Amino acid sequence: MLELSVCIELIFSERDFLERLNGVADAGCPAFEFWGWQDKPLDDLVARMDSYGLVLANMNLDPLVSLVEQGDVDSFVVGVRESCGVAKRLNCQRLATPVENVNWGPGQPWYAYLADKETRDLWKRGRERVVEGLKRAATIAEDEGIVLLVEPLNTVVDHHGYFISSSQQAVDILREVDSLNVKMLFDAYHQQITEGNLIANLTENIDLVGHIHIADVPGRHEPGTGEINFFNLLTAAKQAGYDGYVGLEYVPRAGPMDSLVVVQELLDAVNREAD
Ligand SMILES: [Mn+2]
Repeated sequence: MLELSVCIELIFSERDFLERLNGVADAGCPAFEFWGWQDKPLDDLVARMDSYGLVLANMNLDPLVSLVEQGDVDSFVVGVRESCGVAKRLNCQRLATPVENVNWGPGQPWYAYLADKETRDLWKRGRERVVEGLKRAATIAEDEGIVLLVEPLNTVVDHHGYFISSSQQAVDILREVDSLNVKMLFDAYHQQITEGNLIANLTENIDLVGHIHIADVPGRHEPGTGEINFFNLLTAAKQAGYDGYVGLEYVPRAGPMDSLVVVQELLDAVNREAD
């Protein structure tokens, strides 16, 4: 059964951090997620999670360091080890691991960065370091029982210049890393902007998918506000074998509670259809 995980960086963001968990529980959602952990009140968070019976489905590597630049592989591995320790303390089984610092703001499609030989050579060396870093991180994740998530991000609207933006690029890297503990975070919002073809790209690589994020395009609001057919997409994912969390990483256009009612109805319909 697919289950919802509410990203409390974007939903209930008008509340104090710990109060956002009340919102998740009040909405009847079983899980939540957030980005970096270093600015979060971890002990209070554990107590609040326990009292509401909520699961932390996913969190981010923190701090972010660049695997793409020369020489930062060691820092990346140290960060993965420390973040895996925090994830275990929070009973969280997934760690989203950006492979470099994440810029904010619009830019160009991924292929624009490959226009000249110098950029292509930098790209090739960056890829080698990403694979090396993820292979080393994989041994930590395997020991700790954590799944690291590699997420392609769109470089057109939100994260200019980010190294991994297409699902095929992520799949190629993950096939080479070759660990059951390093998977893809398929964010339907990012991939609709970058490449479309969502159902094929998601279902053909479903064995590598460790987590899904959803938000509609354009605007990154809740499903139903834009161009993506989430019922068909999530039904296809479930029928292809995905049976995990669907992370809600959207900025609510309706009130947060109203948006969660709509999304819960969507997921109930998908679970009924796909069973
Ligand atoms: Mn995402």
